[in-house]
Amino acid sequence: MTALKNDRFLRALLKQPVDVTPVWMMRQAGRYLPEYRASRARAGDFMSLCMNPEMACEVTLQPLERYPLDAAILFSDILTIPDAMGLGLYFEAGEGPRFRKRIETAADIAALSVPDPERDLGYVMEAVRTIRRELNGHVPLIGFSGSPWTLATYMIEGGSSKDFRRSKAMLYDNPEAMHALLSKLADSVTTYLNGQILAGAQAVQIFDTWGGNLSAAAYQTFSLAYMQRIVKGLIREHEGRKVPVILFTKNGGLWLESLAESGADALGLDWTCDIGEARRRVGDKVALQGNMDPTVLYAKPEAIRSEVGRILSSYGHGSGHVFNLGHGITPEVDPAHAGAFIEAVHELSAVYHR
Ligand code: 1CP
Repeated sequence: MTALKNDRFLRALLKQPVDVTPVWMMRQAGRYLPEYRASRARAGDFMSLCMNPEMACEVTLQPLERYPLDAAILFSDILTIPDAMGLGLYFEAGEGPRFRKRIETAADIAALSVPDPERDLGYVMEAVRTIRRELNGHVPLIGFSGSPWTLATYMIEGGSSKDFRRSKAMLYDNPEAMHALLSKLADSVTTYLNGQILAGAQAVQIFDTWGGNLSAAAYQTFSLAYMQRIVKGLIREHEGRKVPVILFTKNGGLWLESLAESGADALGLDWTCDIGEARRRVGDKVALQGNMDPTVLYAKPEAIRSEVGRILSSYGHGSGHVFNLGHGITPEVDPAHAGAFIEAVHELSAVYHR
């Protein structure tokens, strides 16, 4: 395997010294880029793009051709696991994800089987191998999955939801069924991420997008416990290097102390907490990734720069910070503003690493 030319992302996740703060953007390949929209039009739709390893590779690399990003993230989706479990994922134009089948009963859950990465999700493994080959050591490649709780909400609701009505009802009416589903999903996520690591992913992130919607007690039992189980089951070293694990619970700022005990190397932060305070709360247990409000990118480059400066100064001196947005970049953002953001992180962070 080619040696990494730029490994500051992996180093920062392990709190090793870096020259400047590394940066990438959640959803960095996506609809704000005209070249992404062109590729998607050529593929026909979003799932065809994901299922074609050459095209998934092409869109993964698009943001890296524009910006000096410090990591690439596999172009795919968290909903590939439920799709491989037979739920029939599809995207209606202009709408969010939908499933043809919904999970309603304990019998539905018992009928689900854990997908085999190479057999049932081979297109993702092949995309990882293709991207690694094309990256040729330029920057590390991040693999990812949804958290069991986040995946469960889509499977039970049949798609996106505002109130998680069905999932919450199942959690409180039939906690045994919910645990059976989460347990199957934890096994699926573990084998899926290990498959990605063996195929070449150099760090992995678990997106717990809807964990912050749970009560404090339910979060521990129905989301964090399963992420902890996954972290324990992951391959932590590959190709002679540590494979860092990042947990991102959106709206999980109240629970950082317990997240820091999860065994993960780093925690993703949304923009609702102050990163300096978060650093004091987690101590030296984990690195932090985040946490600029993605809507700052609607403002002019000078304002973006000043917000980047504020976050860097709040984190303070030393390694252990991967700069990112607190959630995904939105389709309406001007690509030039994303460029100003990345440039500001590199320029303004050097003084914190001397
Ligand atoms: O082209 C399109 O119209 C599809 C838009 C799109 C894209 C670009 C979807 C549909 N998924 C993706 C790619 C994607 N999704 C990536 C890789 C690209 C990158 O980061 O550069 C990743 C990491 C995801 C992860 C993902 N998918 C999450 C977790 C992160 C988050 O944003 O919270 C979630 C919740 C999904 C589900 C999903 N897939 C797509 C959409 C629009 C959604 C969100 C639906 C909802 O809000 O419920």
